[in-house]
Amino acid sequence: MSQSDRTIAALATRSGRSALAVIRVSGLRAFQVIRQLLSTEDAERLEDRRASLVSLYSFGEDNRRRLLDECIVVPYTAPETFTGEDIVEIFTHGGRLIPSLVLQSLVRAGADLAKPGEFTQRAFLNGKIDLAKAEAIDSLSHADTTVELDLIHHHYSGQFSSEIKKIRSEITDLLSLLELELDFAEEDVEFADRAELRSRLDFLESLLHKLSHSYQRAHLIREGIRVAIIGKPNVGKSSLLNLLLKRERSIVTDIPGTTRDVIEEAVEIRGQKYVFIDTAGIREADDIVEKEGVRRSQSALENADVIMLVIDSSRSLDREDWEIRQRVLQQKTSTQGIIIINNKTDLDVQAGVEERRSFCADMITLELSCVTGDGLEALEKSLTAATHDLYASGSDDFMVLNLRQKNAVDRALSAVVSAKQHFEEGLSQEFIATDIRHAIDALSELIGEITTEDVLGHIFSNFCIGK
Ligand SMILES: Nc1nc2c(ncn2[C@@H]2O[C@H](COP(=O)(O)OP(=O)(O)O)[C@@H](O)[C@H]2O)c(=O)[nH]1
Ligand SMILES: [Mg+2]
Repeated sequence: MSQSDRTIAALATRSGRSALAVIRVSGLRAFQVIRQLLSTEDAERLEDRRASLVSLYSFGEDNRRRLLDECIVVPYTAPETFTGEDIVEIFTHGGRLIPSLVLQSLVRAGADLAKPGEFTQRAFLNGKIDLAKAEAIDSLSHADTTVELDLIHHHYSGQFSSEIKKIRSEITDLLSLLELELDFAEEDVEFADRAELRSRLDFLESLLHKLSHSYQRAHLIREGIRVAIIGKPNVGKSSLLNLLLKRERSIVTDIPGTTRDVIEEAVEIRGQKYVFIDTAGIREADDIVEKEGVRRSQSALENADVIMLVIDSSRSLDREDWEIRQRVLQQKTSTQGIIIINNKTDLDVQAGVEERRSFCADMITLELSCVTGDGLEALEKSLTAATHDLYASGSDDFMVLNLRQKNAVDRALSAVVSAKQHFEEGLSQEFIATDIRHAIDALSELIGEITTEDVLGHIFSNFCIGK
């Protein structure tokens, strides 16, 4: 049986307690299969693209028909459907039992359980959607923030693919000119103006470079901006985490060293995802648990996009504060942002104002009270500003969505760079034309017009079942 001869069925919603569950069936025998679970009258009442309330009975179970559910069934006749095949959607009551009994009966009636991503894969193979849209469909259910949603919709709507096609057609124009010259090689004519050829290659290079770079921004949007909360014990790091999360996540006590492990939590602030990391401290430690905590804090510090260095405004700074500051500054990479949090401003400010001033010199410093919440808004604003700095590589929304796309862009980019080099070295059009063909192929792969089984298998197997 070829792949598309299989009629597939799967639960499209999460299994477990819920009001409703949706089961999808797709393939040549979709209508035949659902009819086996219906009475003759209900089967006859089904209408294309119309919801019918029907009684669903078990099928193939010791000749006994058990009422499974009263539910809604909607048939969709091919080819104007998501997969391009006949589809049936069944809206049953939720929970674990009913959907799984319905699925069992569908299988007994001739359906096969769908593999992960198989519905979307069929939609792609039947030309209903391109690869960028297929990947966007998968990403939609993983989206955490509105900023991420905007990025995914740029791909879902086809805008991304059409912009890639525009770039590809520019490159194809170049290729046509070069091929024309090759056809007339003996006459030694030049159809393409050399200066223009060069400037077009330059333009393509910078465009593809920008696109490749956009991966970093997409990654920050999707995975979140990592913010490490650093400072000596008892300054209020865990209190700060709880304040940002708006719930009691970390244990807060006045006993120094309460937080021994690194705690990571994601939260959305103004549409952007942040991952806050409450650290245990980065001082020398003796006991084995504390040592491991310190090691993890150290790695959180190294991998952070933003570091929040917390100090206690009610006490004078001491050697440990300065040591931590020193360590942070020493290790800071050029892209890491630092924000100093002068915490506990609800308490009386002790001596050492001058010292604090030199401690904070040239660094963004914010006043905060984790007890009253004063200063939280300014802190959130400041994080948003730091985020914009991290996004500095580009401000438009023309971004790749994932690493596969970035790799395809990189292949196109290196082909264009190689074309430029060959052009500068004065090599014949043939070499340049070959490079340009590679660039075109890489862009076709990017939007899935050229694919291999391997690539497709890899993409769709990462989807969840029922998609
Ligand atoms: N008055 C006051 N106390 C705070 C503030 N932030 C934290 N604390 C207290 O300081 C102590 C240590 O806080 P904690 O968050 O556990 O500090 P950590 O060791 O840096 O994680 C606790 O008793 C908190 O209640 C604040 O803004 N004002
Ligand atoms: Mg703590």
